[in-house]
Amino acid sequence: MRAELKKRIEERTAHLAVIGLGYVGLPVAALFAKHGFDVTGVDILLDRVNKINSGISPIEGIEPGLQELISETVRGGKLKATLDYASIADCDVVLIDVETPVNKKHFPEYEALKGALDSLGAILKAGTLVVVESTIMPGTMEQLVKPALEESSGLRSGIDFFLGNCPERVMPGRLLHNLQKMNRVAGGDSPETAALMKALYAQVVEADVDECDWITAELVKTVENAYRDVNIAFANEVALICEALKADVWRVRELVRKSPGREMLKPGAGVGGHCIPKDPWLLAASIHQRDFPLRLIPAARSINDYMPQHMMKLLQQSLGVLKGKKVLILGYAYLEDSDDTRSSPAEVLKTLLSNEGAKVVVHDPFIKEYVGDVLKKARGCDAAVLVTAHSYYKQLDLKTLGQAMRTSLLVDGRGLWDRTTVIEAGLKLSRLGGAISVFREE
Ligand code: SAJ
Repeated sequence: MRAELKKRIEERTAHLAVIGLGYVGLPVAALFAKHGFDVTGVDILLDRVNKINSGISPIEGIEPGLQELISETVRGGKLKATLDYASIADCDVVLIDVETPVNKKHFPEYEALKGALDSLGAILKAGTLVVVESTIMPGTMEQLVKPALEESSGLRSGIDFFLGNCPERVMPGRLLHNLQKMNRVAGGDSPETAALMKALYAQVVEADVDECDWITAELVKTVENAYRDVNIAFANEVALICEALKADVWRVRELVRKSPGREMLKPGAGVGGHCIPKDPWLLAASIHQRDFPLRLIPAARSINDYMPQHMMKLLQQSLGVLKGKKVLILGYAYLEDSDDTRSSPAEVLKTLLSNEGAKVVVHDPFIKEYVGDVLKKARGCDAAVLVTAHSYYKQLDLKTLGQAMRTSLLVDGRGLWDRTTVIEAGLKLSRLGGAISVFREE
């Protein structure tokens, strides 16, 4: 059965289904459609289905090439969207791209995944390749996906249908680029299924597709993001050390990076997004209740989660009591030059400041709710706090900004500005990682 399916994949006559048409599933569906496959996307949101079937991308933000690709493939009849699982009953390949959030106790919530597996199982036909692309806790394929699909379909995994995990590696703003250019890991229920997955992804991926088993694929994705989170936490902890020692973390980092193999990341006002704050917890959850208490990964998460609070501390160091003060937050998106606000550190800081009785104004050139004239927003403020290093802020006239404010304190949470520029503009600077300085000597 695999050989016949492999042939249809290579001839691109296999009928593909993608379950979940969000920022991962939709670009995947459009990309396979672009390469000649008939692709049917399934989603639970009627509005999203209707938009896609009218050739409109429902994905917010600047995604180069995506809107054109969707209209082209929908118009060409290669891509269509539906609410109805019956429409994918004849599919040969099914990709699952539904959300896999973690709850407040840092455990995965699989309602969307379970729903997809139950609905898919009800119409699953023998010989189908099913691939979970969502990021999942290591062990989920074995403990949840396989039994759920066998139960709902009455078929046997690895015998009647083939099952794999190929974690997505997307990034907002580079969805199509990453899908085509980034290496992928194809974890199969057997080496033969991993090879079949490789044949599938080779149709659209211009990078390596590395074959392995389920647990390896699940670990690679969660480990690569936990790795990044721990390294960001290290940079943040060094920043706190530098503040205590009146050093400048940005100069320290610059010189540390001159030493081979020391690619120290950047300290910052917080760690947001859809991947980095979540995936370390998926990794940690995989060995919960074992006799091996994780220390580094949870500690890194708590350091990174603390950073918005540290920005408030920097404000308090300069302004004293914040009650009644007016503070301008510069940047609400979680990432520079992006409009993605998932797990935004600015939201955490906004809440902390409001709880202290401060009046908070937010500016962000990419977020509809917070666009507007930054100088108008600065009027009467006692401080401006940079939380997101949008390039728009780099070209801001700091002198004019300072003149608009009641007291011109600039708290730089991303090391965006150099000290001299700020002082020469007549502002007081408090920079994450040290080098707090005073007004220019009169
Ligand atoms: N951040 C820092 N310091 C750094 C780097 C990032 O504070 O040195 C903060 C950012 O401000 C942001 C958060 O961390 O709030 C996440 O930033 P990110 O650059 O990791 O961007 P993400 O969240 O889009 O990460 C994704 C991840 N890709 C996938 O999960 C497929 C990550 O593994 C990639 O390294 C990253 O994109 C990328 O750079 O491509």
